[in-house]
Amino acid sequence: MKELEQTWRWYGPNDGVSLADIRQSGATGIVTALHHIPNGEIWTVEEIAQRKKEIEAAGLVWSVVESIPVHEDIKRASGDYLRYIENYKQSILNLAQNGIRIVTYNFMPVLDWSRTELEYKMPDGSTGLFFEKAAFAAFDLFILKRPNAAKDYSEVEQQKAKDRLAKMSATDKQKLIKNIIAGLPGGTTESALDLAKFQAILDTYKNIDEMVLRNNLVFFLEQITSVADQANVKLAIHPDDPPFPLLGLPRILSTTNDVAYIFEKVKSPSNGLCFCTGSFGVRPDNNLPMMVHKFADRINFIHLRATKRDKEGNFFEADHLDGDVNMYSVMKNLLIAAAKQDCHIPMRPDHGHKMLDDLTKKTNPGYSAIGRLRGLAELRGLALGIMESNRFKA
Ligand code: DNO
Repeated sequence: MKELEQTWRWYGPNDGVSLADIRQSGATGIVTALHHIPNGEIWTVEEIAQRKKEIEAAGLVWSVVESIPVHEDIKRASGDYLRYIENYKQSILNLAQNGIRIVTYNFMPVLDWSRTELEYKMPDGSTGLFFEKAAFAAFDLFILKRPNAAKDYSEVEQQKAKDRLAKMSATDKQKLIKNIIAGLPGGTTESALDLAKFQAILDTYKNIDEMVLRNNLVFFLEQITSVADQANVKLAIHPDDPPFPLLGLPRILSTTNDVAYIFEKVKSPSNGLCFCTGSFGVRPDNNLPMMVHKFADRINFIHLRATKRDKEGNFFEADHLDGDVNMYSVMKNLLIAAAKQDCHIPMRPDHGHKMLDDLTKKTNPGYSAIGRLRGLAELRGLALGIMESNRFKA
């Protein structure tokens, strides 16, 4: 078995968790992006080198890019998409020139991750992220008032959404809007959009169903993998979060079959996956240990976190070892995957609770210092235990 490389997501110089803080976490690799460069534009060799230097000055290495955002034109195959794809290729080449060889991205239209509550109180006093179905439906049906939204909800769901709305104050509604829109690509750095503008963006996907979006992803992959293969860069597509359609938008990376499809269509060695347990784990029909086994040679990056769902379809982000995911089996299979690939696949503790001093500190939703530190400590202990026990068996 091989250890996984321990990494930590850093949002750049404005992140409330500094490189010096990260150095104390035990992580050795940094996962970051050039967040100041507008979507679609080229990341130049110089800008990349500059950021790399800052990271190295703190005694860390830039291991993974998360993410080079995929411009909406590429997802829609419209407008300037061919130019944006050329730019994307150039950014990959420029990263390779700087020795950075893992690139994460996602292909979720409009919204990246989505939650209804960013400071959901846990019984122990810490807070975490929460997705409440009725609140989301209330937003969709009665606040955004998306045309034809009703056809996406059963009568019972619509009634629950109505009841939920009735319990919301004006401030609750504003907060809900903000929370849902915070998941837009670029996360919290995006400026506040009003609902009309948001609906206008949704409308640009009116004629794009799953099949069209899949074809657009395959086209994009065919283009960028040719460059990535040559430059020895590995790509890592992030799954849908949550792994089901929202707001009438197509979602194409939620299940085993979805993932298998892209590897079947684009066989290039650089075409790989970011295995995110928190995203895939929300669906009871996703068997995560089996998925790791099946895609072992395609997993280029790992996000580890756990969610807990209820019968209503709500889920919250639980402690890293305490969710619905069987983290022991997932970890074991990931260690086997790393051994098979003969490389230290990078993993990061994904999202943590806000706890202790985190509670009074401003950080990006999900990206607290101490909560993630707890996650990393638990996960590396788990990995070490598995490796040692297998060593004794061997
Ligand atoms: C959420 C993250 C995602 C992820 C992107 C990758 O916390 O895991 O925003 O970075 O989907 O492109």
